[in-house]
Order: sequence, then C-alpha cells, then structure tokens
Amino acid sequence: TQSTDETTKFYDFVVVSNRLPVDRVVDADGNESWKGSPGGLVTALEPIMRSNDGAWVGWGGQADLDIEPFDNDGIHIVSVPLSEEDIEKYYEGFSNDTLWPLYHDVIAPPTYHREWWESYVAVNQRFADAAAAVSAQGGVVWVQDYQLQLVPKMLRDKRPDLTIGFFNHIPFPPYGIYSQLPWRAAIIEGLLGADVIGFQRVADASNFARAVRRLTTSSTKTTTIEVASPGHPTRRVIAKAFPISIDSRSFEELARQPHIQARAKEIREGLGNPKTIMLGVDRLDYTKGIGHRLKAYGELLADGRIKVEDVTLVQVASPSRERVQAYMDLRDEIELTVGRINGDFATMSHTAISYHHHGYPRDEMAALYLAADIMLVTALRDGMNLVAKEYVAARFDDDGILVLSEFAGASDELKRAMRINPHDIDGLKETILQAIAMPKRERVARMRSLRKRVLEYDVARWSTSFLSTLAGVRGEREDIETG
Ligand code: GDG
Repeated sequence: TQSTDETTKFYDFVVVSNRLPVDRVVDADGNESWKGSPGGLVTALEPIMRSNDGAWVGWGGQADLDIEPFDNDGIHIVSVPLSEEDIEKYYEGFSNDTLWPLYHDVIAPPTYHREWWESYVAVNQRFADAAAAVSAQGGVVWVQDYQLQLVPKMLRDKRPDLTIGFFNHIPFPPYGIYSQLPWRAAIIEGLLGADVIGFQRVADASNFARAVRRLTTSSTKTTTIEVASPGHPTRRVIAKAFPISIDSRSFEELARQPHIQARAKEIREGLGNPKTIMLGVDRLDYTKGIGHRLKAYGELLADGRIKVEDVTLVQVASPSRERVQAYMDLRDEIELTVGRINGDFATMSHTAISYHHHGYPRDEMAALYLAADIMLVTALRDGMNLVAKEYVAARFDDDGILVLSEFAGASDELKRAMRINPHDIDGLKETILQAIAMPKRERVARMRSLRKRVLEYDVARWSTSFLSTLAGVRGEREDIETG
C-alpha cells in the first residue's frame, strides 16, 4: 500500500475500466481482502501489465469504497469511488438504461434523463483525473467500454503527452438510431480524444465513422479520421475493428481435465440421458434473445416435432443489473415462460427446461459446454458474444454444434456455425431440427473449422493487435514532433 506523495509512482501503461479486475471480499471476522476476478480482459492484459509497469484504474464494485492504491499480483490497483447516487445515475442510469439499449438497436426503449447525463460527465471526469494522476510522462492509457466514452478527450485535454486507446465492447449503432441521443456530439468528441478507437465489427467502425461525418467537421477515409480542432494541428485518429476473443488454450485445457469430463457425463445422466442436450448461457439480458430461444423450443414441443425425453434445454441465466426495471421485467417474463413450458411438457422423469438463475464457477461452465450437443446463441444484438467462442474452445473432441445469431459480432468470424436470424422463429425451429439430425461427419467438419479460428485468434492476439496499432500512432507522432 502506498499513500504518501514521496512513494507515488507513475505507470507507463494504464488501463481504465468501469470495474476493477478485483473484488473485495470480507470474511466472517470482518477482515477485508481482494480477490482477482479472472475475466478475459485481465488474462489478456496481465502479461503486458507485468512487463510494462502497469496500473488499472476502476471502481471496486461497492458504494463509497474509498481505498488507497495497492498492488495485487503485479498489477497496481487504483480505485475510483462511486457514491450510491453515482451508481444510480452514472452506472445503472446513463450507462445501463440509456447507452446500453440505444447501442443495442433500441431492443428496449432507452431512457434519457438530463441528471443522468450530468452524473456521467462528472464520473467520467473523475476516472480521467485518476488516470492522469498515475500515468507516466509519454505513457499509454487504454480506456475500456461505453461507460467511459468521455474519458479519452478529458484525458487528452489534461495530458496531451499521453497516447490514448479506447475499445468499445458493445455495438456502435447506425446513425439513424445513434442520433436519438441528446448528447450525441459530446460523446463523439469524447471518443475522438483517443488515438485509436477499437470496435468489435467492421460495421460498428463504419457506423461510428458516419456519426463523425454527420456531427463534426472531421473527415474520414476508411479507418482514418482527420480531426481538425481550432488552434491545433490536424490529428489522425484510427477507428477500426479489433474483434475480441478469449484465452482459448486455457479454456481447452480446462475442458480436457478428467474431472471436467466426468462432470459433463454426470450432468447428462442427471438430465435423464436425453439424446440431445441444448444449452444457453447468458447474463439475463434482453439483448440475448433468451425469450426467442424458449419460444422456438416450446413450439417444437407443442408441434410434437421433438419430445422432452429426447431433447432437453439447459438455460443458465446469470443475474445481471437487478436494480434496473427493464431487467426485473425481463426476469418475470422469462421465468413465466419457463414455468409454462415445463408445466405443459415436463414428465415426472424429464423436465423440458433446466433453468438456473445464478452464476456458476468456470469449471461447471466448461463441463456444461462439453455436455451440450447444441449451443444456442440467439442474441438480438451482441458486441461479440464470448460464450460462442468458449463453447468452441472447450470442444477438444471436435464435436458439438454452434447455433449462432447473425446479430452477434462473433458471427463475422465463425462462419461455419449454423447462423440464424433469431427474429425468424420458424427459421430457428428448422435450424434446431437440422442440428438435432446432423450427422457426426458434418458436425466434426464444422467444429474443426470453428476451432481453427478461435484457437488462432485468441485474446492475446486481440490485445497485441490493438496495442501495436496504438504504438504505431505514437511512433508517428514522435516522428512529427522531433521533425
Ligand atoms: C460484453 C458484450 C462482448 C456468464 N455467466 C456465467 C459466466 N459467464 C461468462 C461467460 C462469458 C462472459 O461471462 C459473458 O461474455 P459475453 O461476451 O457472452 O457477454 P457480455 O457479458 O454481454 O459481454 C459482449 C463482451 O463484453 C467482451 O467484449 O463479447 O458482446 O455484451 O465469458 O462465460 N461465467 C461463469 N459463471 C456464469 O454463470 N463462470
């Protein structure tokens, strides 16, 4: 722990994200400690953090948590405190009830409140100030995701010496939708403070470029934006697709472990040894198309085209954003549907849908992926969808079928998945029937091709590609500055 000025260090590589990669845990005696949360981003950035003297700036996940910076497993952690009111307005409000639905093609209606926006601006400024305070002269700062879109410009205004990257994990919507946002120009200007702006798909980057053309005087040419601001030389910003991925090898290694394989068998037996297990794994979110999936499965049962004894659906819906009204409504709707389908079709020995409203450890997820003959990813809109990639990485046996929505970013890469339009319930039902009947030879051919992609394009490749683009921009700038 460091607290005084004389021990203050500055870091060459700083990551800024809404949530820190650690969780605070308090034991029975009230002792506090921090536990690393092994998300994909941490795994990808850990090696870079260690070799570059890295710091991570973010919120600790609880209200009014004001803690001194500390080192955790080689990463310097800087916490940005949020009050109960900040959480309500900046996080649950503007981030999750304005930007989230707007950026996902208004699947749910976005709410626009001026006080939420004011809070978003104020909190973004605090993140920017915290990042500015720990960044070394000429350092690199990488800002993550839609909660912090104003940070790049705020940081540049304060620290023009920094090289700034931004990555948007969710889609960037078409201009016709984006233009609803009362603060649409301010957000574009905020993002243009970065040197490199990364998106999941090529389409997201071009939606962004169009918004830039409509809302600013900057010009765009494919992935390059020339940002003109009065009194400053023209600045080049790169905006392009860097599709995120997972730590594919480690997922495969996990799935290969004998206890995971044994657990997969046990899951199958527990479900009464059906011929086909279908699986859905999502945060309980209206973007994920869980209702569409349930509808297709329920209709197939009702039509008598499948039987509960033969085809079971396991749905893991991990709790998410439970204080936002749209999420409460969604939960009610999903659980009513699950109850109806089970009520109509379950027998004493076989349930139709095995529904789980809680998170599971990674081990159990891997076992579920191995147990599932068909993975259903039916998102209505999704930046990437890592679940699809995890399923593929887990299938070292080259078996299993991925049914994948064309509205998930992953669909741009995973071309041999069975791609579906989740709005087309009849099409989805036909695809499910085809998947159930697919011969092993075709399953293997498809899975091999999917695995090739996911194992080659892993999360390390993603971060390396983003950061080397950023380093390129920085090199160019140094050339200009030194003549
Ligand atoms: C956003 C974008 C983009 C879920 N339930 C459990 C659990 N998970 C894990 C999954 C997966 C991750 O959470 C979810 O990632 P997704 O990509 O599927 O979706 P979002 O949470 O919406 O993520 C998305 C992503 O950011 C990255 O840029 O791909 O489009 O929306 O890793 O496995 N993990 C465990 N137990 C659970 O119950 N252990």
